[in-house]
Amino acid sequence: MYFHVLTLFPDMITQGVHTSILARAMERGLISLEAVNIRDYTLNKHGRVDDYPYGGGAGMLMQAQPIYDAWASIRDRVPEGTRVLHMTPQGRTFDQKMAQELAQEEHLILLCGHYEGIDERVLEEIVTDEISVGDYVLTGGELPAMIVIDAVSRMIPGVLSNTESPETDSFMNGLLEYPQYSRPEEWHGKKVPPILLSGDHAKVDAWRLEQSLERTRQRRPELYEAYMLEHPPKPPKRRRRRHTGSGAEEAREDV
Ligand code: 4GS
Repeated sequence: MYFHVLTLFPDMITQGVHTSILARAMERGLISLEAVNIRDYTLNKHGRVDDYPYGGGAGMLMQAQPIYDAWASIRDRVPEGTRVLHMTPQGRTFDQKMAQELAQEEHLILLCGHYEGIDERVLEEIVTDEISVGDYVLTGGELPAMIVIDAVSRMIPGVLSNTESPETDSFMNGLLEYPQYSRPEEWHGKKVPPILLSGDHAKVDAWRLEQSLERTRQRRPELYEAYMLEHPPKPPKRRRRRHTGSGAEEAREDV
């Protein structure tokens, strides 16, 4: 998968992604990252990429031209219709489902804003998706872009090893993760829940699901509601009735 990032701070992106699991994924050729410096595309002789907003108001705006030309420099090297994600608090809130969906793409272009914002006209021309990482204001879109790259990359087959499998992650099943324990068996007087030492995998699984459900109910009631709608508790088995009268009557009773 190819990530192309349009930014005024390319070093921030490349430094951030060149570590740990993502660095390994890049070495293996599973993901590839290109940070395009928007400033390289300004036609202004002083290298300016920002200007005052029409109508007044605080702060500066990123101008349309350098962003458009930076995007055009990528356009010819990616399939037509490649999605352009603008990182902005005005966007749809990023979640695990979006990460999985975006991991199906072969190329993604991420646009990072700075200052007070970006001239609306260039957004209208190139942006396909507006994405927010949460309801707070940052100084730039670089950290949000890195969040998207990280969450999408780990959904790509082979990026995580088997022991880092995403199947048991929080949210993969719509629930928060159960509590986990490693050695030693007792630490600061706290013992590992005995069921985890029992070797009974069915019991361990049942305990973990129960813990996940309880945590989700307490901490994220809206996720819990959604999960319960998707996984309605099985109704208690009704005793089989003896055959009386016509079959049609019997069938209707079961509706
Ligand atoms: C976010 C956010 C953000 C907004 C960029 C002010 C600079 C800044 N981007 N999710 N201008 N939250 N962007 O705060 O994505």
